Amino acid sequence: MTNEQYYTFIQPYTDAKEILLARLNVLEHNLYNDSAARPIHNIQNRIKKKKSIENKLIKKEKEPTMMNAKDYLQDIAGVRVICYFIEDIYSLIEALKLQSDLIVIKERDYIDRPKANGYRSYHVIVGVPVYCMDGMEYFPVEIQFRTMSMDFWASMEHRILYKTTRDDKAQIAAELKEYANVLVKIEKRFADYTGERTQKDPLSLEAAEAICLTETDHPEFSPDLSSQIFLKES
Ligand code: 0O2
Repeated sequence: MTNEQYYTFIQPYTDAKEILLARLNVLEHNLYNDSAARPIHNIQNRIKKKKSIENKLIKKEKEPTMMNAKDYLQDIAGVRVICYFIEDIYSLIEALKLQSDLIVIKERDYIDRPKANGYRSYHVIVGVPVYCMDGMEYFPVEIQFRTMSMDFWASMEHRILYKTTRDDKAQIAAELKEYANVLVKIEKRFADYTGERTQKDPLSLEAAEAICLTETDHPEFSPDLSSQIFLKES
């Protein structure tokens, strides 16, 4: 794939991503009546770089060609939506699905069912209609919906562990999984403060702390992490 071919190839994916960003911005303003309750903290977006496209195709044992990129990759355009609360994520997804010109290609709810390593996020690949002179075509955009704490954990795990090889990987993975559990509890507590509900029967802080302490395998980290974080923020 030459540079020129790459830039031509990604153009409609860029267009699809921009259309989706505009839709998300509109929802951000209109999802709730209360303007103080805006659901989105921030949005990141990217188009996969040429080298990453080629590497991903090679990993999938495909020739690194544009045709294969189109056929086998659905994350060339990516949008990450960072929300305040889990409820905001589900409301946004529901609202997006009501937009009848978008098609849902694939959906993975790693919030309801986190990955074994503790990763949480809601992934949905939508087909966005892009119109040009000779007609319309759907282009996929991968959206990852996360809360701030999910994004914090995933970004750090991506940097420290995801796709890395290191001798202490098992040890670090166990620690990160534990931190993921702590973040779930902190997130639920924050939701309680504002009356948001991430589950029907949220834990009390005392109960959450007790669980954090009994679940930990790493006593050097255990002393009351959740209250340390609360103190920093106050
Ligand atoms: P990168 O480096 O972020 O681009 P796919 O791998 O997309 O062909 P799959 O397995 O259905 O297909 O994808 P999934 O599970 O929906 O994951 C897609 C993306 O989510 C990943 O892209 C990561 O960005 C993120 N992700 C998934 N699992 C994890 C995880 O355990 N930790 C972290 N930090 N991120 C994760 P890529 O292309 O794998 O990686």
